[in-house]
Parts: sequence; C-alpha cells; structure tokens
Amino acid sequence: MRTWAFLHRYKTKYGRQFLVAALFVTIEATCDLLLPTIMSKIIDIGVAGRRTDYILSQGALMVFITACGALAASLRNVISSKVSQQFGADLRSDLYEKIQMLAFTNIDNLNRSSLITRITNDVNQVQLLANGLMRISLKAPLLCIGSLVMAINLNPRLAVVLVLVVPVVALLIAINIKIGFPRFVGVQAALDRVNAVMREYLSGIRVVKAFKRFAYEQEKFAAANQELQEKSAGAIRLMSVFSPSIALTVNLGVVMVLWMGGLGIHAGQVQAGHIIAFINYMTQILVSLMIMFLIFNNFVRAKASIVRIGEVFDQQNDAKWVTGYAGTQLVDNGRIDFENVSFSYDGFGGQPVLKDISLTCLPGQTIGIIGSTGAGKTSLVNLIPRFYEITAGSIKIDGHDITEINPGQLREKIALVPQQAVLFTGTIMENIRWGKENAAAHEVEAAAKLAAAHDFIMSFPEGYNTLLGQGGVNLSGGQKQRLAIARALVRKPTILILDDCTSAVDVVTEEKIKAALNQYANQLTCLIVAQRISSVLAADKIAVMEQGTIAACGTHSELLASSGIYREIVQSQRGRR
Ligand code: M5T
Ligand code: MG
Repeated sequence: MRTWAFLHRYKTKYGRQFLVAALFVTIEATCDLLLPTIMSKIIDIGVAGRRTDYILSQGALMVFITACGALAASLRNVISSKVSQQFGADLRSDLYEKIQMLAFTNIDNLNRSSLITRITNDVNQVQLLANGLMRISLKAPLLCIGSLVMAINLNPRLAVVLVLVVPVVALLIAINIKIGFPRFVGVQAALDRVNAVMREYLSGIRVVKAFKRFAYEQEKFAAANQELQEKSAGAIRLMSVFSPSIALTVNLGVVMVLWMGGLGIHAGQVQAGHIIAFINYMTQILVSLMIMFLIFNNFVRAKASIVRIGEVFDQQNDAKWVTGYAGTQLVDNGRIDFENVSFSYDGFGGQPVLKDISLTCLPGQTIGIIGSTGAGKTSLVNLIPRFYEITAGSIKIDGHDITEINPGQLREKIALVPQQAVLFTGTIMENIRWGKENAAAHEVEAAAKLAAAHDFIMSFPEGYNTLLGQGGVNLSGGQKQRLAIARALVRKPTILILDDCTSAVDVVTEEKIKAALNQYANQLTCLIVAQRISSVLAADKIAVMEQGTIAACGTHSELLASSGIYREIVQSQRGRR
C-alpha cells in the first residue's frame, strides 16, 4: 500500500530500539509462562510431599523470576514511552513540514480542518499504536502461544479442552473483527464531521451571530453529534456482546478442565497442581486473546489515521520544486512579462480563469489592474509568486521563466499584499517584521508611516508592542489592511503587488497612502489591483480585465479614448472620487 510508505523512514530510525523492547517483552513473557509450572510443582511435590525445603527453594525461584519479569517490564516501558513519544513528535514535525511544502492547489484539495485533525488526533492515534505495539501487543501473542505450548506440555489429556475452547474464541474474535472494523472506521469519520462542523462554526462565529443562524448551526452540530453517538454506541454495543461471550466460553472451558481433572485425580492420572497450573495457563490465553482484541481496536483506529496521514505525505506538489536551480541570478530590476498565459484552478482540464494573457511591466513602472469582480485580477497577480501553476504560456521575471527561478529567491523579491489582510497572533512589531525578519525598529516605523499606519499604532497605549489577537481580531478592517501594506513595504521588494488592499480604508487615508507610495514606488515595479479608478489614475499603464482576459490596456487618457468598458467604469464612478 502506497499510503503506508511514509512509515518506512521511521522503521530504520527506531527499528533497533524496537528490537530491544521486543527482547525485554520476550523476557517478561517467558517469566510469566514459567510461574504456573513452578507453582504446580510446589503443590504437587512440596505441599503433597510436605517438603518445606522444596517449597522454600522453589518459592525463592518464583520471587527471582517475578523480579526479572518486573525489571524487564520496567525497562520495556521506559523504552516504549521514549520511542513512541519521539516517533510522535517526528511524525508531527515531518507532517508539518510537508504541509508547508504543499502548493496552494494541494491545500485547496485537502480540507483545512481535516489537516488539523490529521496533525493532532491522527498522529496521536498512530503514536498510541506504536506505544501499544511495543508494550503489550508483542507480549499477547507470545503469552498466548507460550501458554498453549506449556499447557499441552503439562498435561496433554487436559489439552483436549483447549482444542475445543481456543477455536471457538478465535472464531468469536474473527467475527467481531469482520463486523467491527467498518464500524470503527465509521466512528472515526463521524468524529471528523463533528470537528469540521465545530471549526466552521468557530471561524464564522461573527456571521452566525449576525445572521442569527444559531438554530441552524445547532441543528447541524446536533446532527453530527448524534451520528457520532450512534456510531460509537453501535461499535461499543458490539464489543459489549463479544467480550462476555468470550469470557463465557473460557469459563466453560475452566469448568471442563476441573471436571476432567477431577476425574483424572480420582483415577490417579492427574495431580492437583497440574489442574491449577492448567487453569492459570488457560486464563493467560484468555487474557492475551482479549488484549489482542483490544489492540486490534487500536489498530483499526490507527489504520484509518495512518491512511489519512499517508494521504498528506502522498500529495505531489504540483509546482515542481526542483532543488538546485541552475543558479539563475535575477538581475533585480523587476521586469515582468506575461506571455500568452492561461490558467485554471483545477488543472489542465478545468474551466479557464485566465485566457491568453499578455502583459509587460517594465522596471519601475506602476501598472493598475481594474475590472469587475470575478474577472480574474487576484488570480493573475497570484501567479507571479508562483502560488499556482499556469496551464499555458510563460511568466518571466527579468527575462527568466519563473519555473527556472528558485521559489525562495523569487518570493523574496516580491511583496504581496493580499486582498484579505492576514495577520498573526503577536505584536504589531512582529507582524510587520514578517516582511523582513531582521528589520530595525526605525525601518518598521518608516514602513508604517508609508502605509499611514504609524498614527493609529501610536494611539494604542502599547504602540508597536500592542498584542494582536488571532487574525488581528482587535483591529478594524482598514487598520488590518494598513498593517498588511506596512509588512509588504518593510521588505523593500523589487516587485510590489497590492491586491485591492485599500478597499476598507477611507478615501482621505487612501490618498495619503497613494501619495507616499508614488514616491516610494518610483524605484520598483508596482502592480495595483483596484476597484476605484482613482486608485490607478496615476499608473503608467492600466489593464482592464474582463472575464479572464485583458480587454484593454493603456494610460488613462488612451483608454478613455479607446475603450468602451473603461469609459463605462469611469462613468459609473464619476463623482465618487
Ligand atoms: C476569478 C475563481 C473564482 C472566479 C475566478 C481566488 C480564487 C478564485 N477562483 C477560484 O476558483 N479559486 C480561488 O482560489 O477564479 O477570481 P478572482 O481572480 O479572485 O477575481 P477578482 O480578483 O478579479 O475578483 P474581486 O472580487 O477580488 O474583484 O470565478 O470563482
Ligand atoms: Mg480579487
């Protein structure tokens, strides 16, 4: 199975320690197996023959063996906890790294809330399984087979009972597995749905409140919750029937052993100690079968988790992040060429979002991009840092195809202010420094001033050290946008992309930002996506987008003369400046 392949790398890493744990488990099981036999000897020889010395010496042997077993068990516990914790941490960080390496297309495909469950709950399940595997799951089969051998060795006549009991128990377990497996998989899926509903509710809590959708959300949650409850109850009900029936079978076996043993003692063929030891072994068989059954449950849960983790590891990053690029050095003047670019979000077969786009931005130029909503403006600018792979044509920066430029180097030159300002938990200072890790305080401040953010930042009692909540919840929309702009500017990029990022800023403030940017943007290539014509009036070139194509391109006055669509937009916005 391909999805399991990711486990191989841990096999080599932890294989040795696993073997050591297995060795200790074997010692432990051997000790457990020896005890009933010694006990039977104490009864049959020591007690029956009234030999105190024999009882004492064998008793001492039992203490010694028990001590050995306890020592082995402790060591095995130490190793197994250490290894499983380490394994879990490794798996989590590898998964995290993998997710970071994924392209946007991959993340769009894997649902985000499920990524979170995968990295937390699923990794936990696998970690539990690894721990269980090292602790009890090796011991159970060892004990089971060992007890069988010892019991047959002890008294072949009584072993007839085992021939009856063991197959019945095995059959019961097999049936349980057959019926139980799909149910446990179902429980895991139901749990996923509860998580997804909860997450969606929390991320949209403001909207839910605003639209008074409590009842609807409540219903949705109740349905998911109910499903989880029913699925779990069904699975547990199954367990609750099977466990007692196994116990019943084994107890019937015990009765048979006592009965046959009693007859045997009467006839002088069997000794009392044998019967006790035999029952001991039989109980051990029962216990180990039950443990194996429980481990199986763990395994079912973990298997679903392993598959889900494997799915993430199996994601092929669509952007072929070739390592060791042939050292393409950007000249660093920031020229961008789109040549007949087509693009679709669902790969080559999909509905095209951009069709045959050709556009050139010369170094230092400012290009405005306008167009109705859904025209493909965001999609167009997202292609420059190579967030998505294009389906036809080429995009060149400074004359180099972006697929030949090291993505790290490429993105370092570009600062993008996304349409939706995204901020992170931390101080304002930290958030702006995302643009440039080691920016000095005065650089941060300069960027904030350019973005017209300095004043409102200083109005907070803590200034630049003000803590932002998750996603910047304690800021207004316009404040968030300005911080996002400051974060881009502090980077001093070669190419600056502003995707409709002043939509929530009032007109006066926007004018201020524009004036500051006009000066700042002199030396760099700047792409401004905007809704308002006023935002792009001063641009060297304005591209008008329409349904995934560039309908017209030129300066404001050129477009006024040549483009009907442009005139329409201008007219519709007249007087709104
Ligand atoms: C153009 C689709 C969207 C629209 C078209 C961002 C995004 C867009 N689309 C996707 O399928 N997946 C995505 O992740 O692409 O969308 P756009 O480029 O966002 O348009 P815009 O920026 O010009 O619009 P707006 O509203 O920001 O002015 O059909 O369904
Ligand atoms: Mg957009």
